[in-house]
Amino acid sequence: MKTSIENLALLGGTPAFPEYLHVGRPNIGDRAVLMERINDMLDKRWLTNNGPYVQEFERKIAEYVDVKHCIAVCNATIGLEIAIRALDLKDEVIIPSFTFIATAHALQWQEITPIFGDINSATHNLDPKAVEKMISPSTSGIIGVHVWGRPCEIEALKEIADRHHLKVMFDAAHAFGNSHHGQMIGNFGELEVYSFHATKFLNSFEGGAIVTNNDDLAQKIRNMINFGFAGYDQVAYLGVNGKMTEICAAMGLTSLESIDSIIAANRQNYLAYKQELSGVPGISVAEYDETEKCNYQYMILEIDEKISGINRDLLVKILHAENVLARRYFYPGCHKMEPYRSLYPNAGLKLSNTEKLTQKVLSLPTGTSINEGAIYRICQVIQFSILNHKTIKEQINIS
Ligand code: T4K
Repeated sequence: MKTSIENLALLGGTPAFPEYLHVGRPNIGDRAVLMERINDMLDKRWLTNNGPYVQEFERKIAEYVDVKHCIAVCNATIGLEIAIRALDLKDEVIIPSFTFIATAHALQWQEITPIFGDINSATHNLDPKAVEKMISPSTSGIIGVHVWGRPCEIEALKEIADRHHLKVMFDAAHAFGNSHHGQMIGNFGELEVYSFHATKFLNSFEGGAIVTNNDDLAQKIRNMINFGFAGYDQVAYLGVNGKMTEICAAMGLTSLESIDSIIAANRQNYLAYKQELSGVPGISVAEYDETEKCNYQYMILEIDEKISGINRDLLVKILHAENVLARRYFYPGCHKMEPYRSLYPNAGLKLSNTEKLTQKVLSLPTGTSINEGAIYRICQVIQFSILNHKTIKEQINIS
């Protein structure tokens, strides 16, 4: 419990937690079941290349989100690259800068120019009005990102895309298990791409999936993830190796069996953080729509320095000293990272909401590895730091 300034670890006190509390700590399903699957996989000597666990995983993911086709891939970044190529996107594609760098890299890697559109400060997602302003004769598509799993303005993006004859797809890396107007994410745009990376609430160690209701597209993607093979000795497209392995599918299936308890833990954490932080000056919690299905996998705060008296970066320093490894997702924004910073040095001029948000956002630990007691102590450090911000700043010599 932090009761005096000297207790803060940043000022020489003992850290609130003896061991690091990480953002993105993996949720582990039933170990015994996972081990059984791994042993079975070894007994069968079928380790990859569309094996039985991958097929079962794809079937169960498709059932869960009620989509026609699911193609499991080795990670969402490769999934995005394959999806972009399968849709024949080229020249320029509009994306948010407020996303994980993989969204931009998946385009640039294929020499397609990511055009960064600004976000809506309230939703943290692409602002359709900003998207419209970025459309040029070279634009071929829009990739919306459901940041924190909160759905993009899907209908508005589609309306713009239809009017300009563009294709829309979604980076749904955060949004597995979430719904939009009652329909599961995974059913929108030409296709959507999930991530099942270890840090995602449902994980397959590394992994992802492309989901679509378009039969032809699904077949094309299925061939593309396997070097373009359309049958023995028959290559139909330029392809790559994007296959998910059996051990990843075994982990994915095991995680899927625990999905309800993982979501319940995330929701309980979200409600506990919200309660403990309500009324703390300058702190707001990014809200989830309780009328929709939601995985609650990111615990996001915005810090308004004018009210809190403390900026996000100082709060991060204080938390890190207490062994709470809060993260500044998605600081500083893709447009300020290489190669985009050098290629498009003026991109920030049209990204004022993005630039402001990247200074304010903080991601806190959640998931099954954390409990309410820890959440209470993390919130207590935040509250204590804000109430005592003047003294803390004096002690570390910042005004
Ligand atoms: N699109 C979006 C919108 C995304 O957010 C992502 C990935 C992608 C596309 C691409 O998906 P994948 O190709 O990865 O399937 C992490 C994840 O690596 C990344 O998957 C995720 N987004 C991103 C938001 O977070 P980093 O650079 O923050 O990773 P790192 O190594 O710093 O780890 C994050 C935290 O997780 C740390 O606190 C440590 C903890 N951790 C991590 C691993 C792997 C553990 O406690 N155990 C673990 O096994 O990117």
